[in-house]
Amino acid sequence: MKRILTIQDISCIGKCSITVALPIISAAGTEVAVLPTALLSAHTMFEGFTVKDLTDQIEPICSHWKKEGFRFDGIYTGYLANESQITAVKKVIDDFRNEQSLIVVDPAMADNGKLYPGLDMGFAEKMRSLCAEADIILPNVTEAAILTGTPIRQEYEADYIDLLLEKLSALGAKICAVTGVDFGGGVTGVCALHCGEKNRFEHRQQKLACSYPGTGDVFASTFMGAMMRGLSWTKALEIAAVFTARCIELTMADGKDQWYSVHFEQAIPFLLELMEKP
Ligand code: PXL
Repeated sequence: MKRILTIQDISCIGKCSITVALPIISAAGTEVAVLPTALLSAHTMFEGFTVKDLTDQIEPICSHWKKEGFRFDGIYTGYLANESQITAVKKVIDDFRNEQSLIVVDPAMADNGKLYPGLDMGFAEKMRSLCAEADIILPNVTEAAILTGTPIRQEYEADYIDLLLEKLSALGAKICAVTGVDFGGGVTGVCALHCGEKNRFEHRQQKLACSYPGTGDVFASTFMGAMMRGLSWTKALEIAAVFTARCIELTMADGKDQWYSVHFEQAIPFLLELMEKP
């Protein structure tokens, strides 16, 4: 069985980060090891959340792992709480990857035109250096603009996304995928560029009326799970988009608890159908 490592926070309440990655990637059939970088009482969209920074635990945990000789088939990083964690995570990637390991960086730091509470432009600048280590990066439109120093726009034409992809490709990842692209006319989706092959991919689907925190984590976890099953990167992006939309639909149908993130649990059987379909 393949084993990946995910490096992100544990938010005790409000499904995101590790509490999303573990169930989704496990359901997809891959073992998930975790390196928690911070412990939050709830994710940062809740008022008054507490944070315990776990940066000082990274070194002792990793030195034990080194003695055991662990290596991972994939490493997936998500929300990180500060710049020093980015430095530490780059070292973890170098120490625990092998030549075939898939490195997925979700630069989870902003949405809807704004950085998450507690993060600043220094953090965003440093995140560029983590993106350089990745096989694939999965920013949303706001994150892509911040990473590339492009003015943030809520309304745009196709050439804005082309520009973001072109500038992202200069960061050094092999594949850049921008999520949550608004194509206009009630259509949303993902636009991606394979930087070496100059191969462009787009997936479009109906835009749903609600958005929830943590959907980027559902997307990235689904992508990682699909890649570990050996699916192509384009198929993995498509499945991640379709599954995330199904989770949003189920949450909308429930109509409450919108700060808790999406009801991915009910959609796990659908995820397996998507992954098993030829
Ligand atoms: O990627 C979403 C996320 C992850 N972790 C924490 C967050 C958020 C989004 O708000 O606050 C702690």
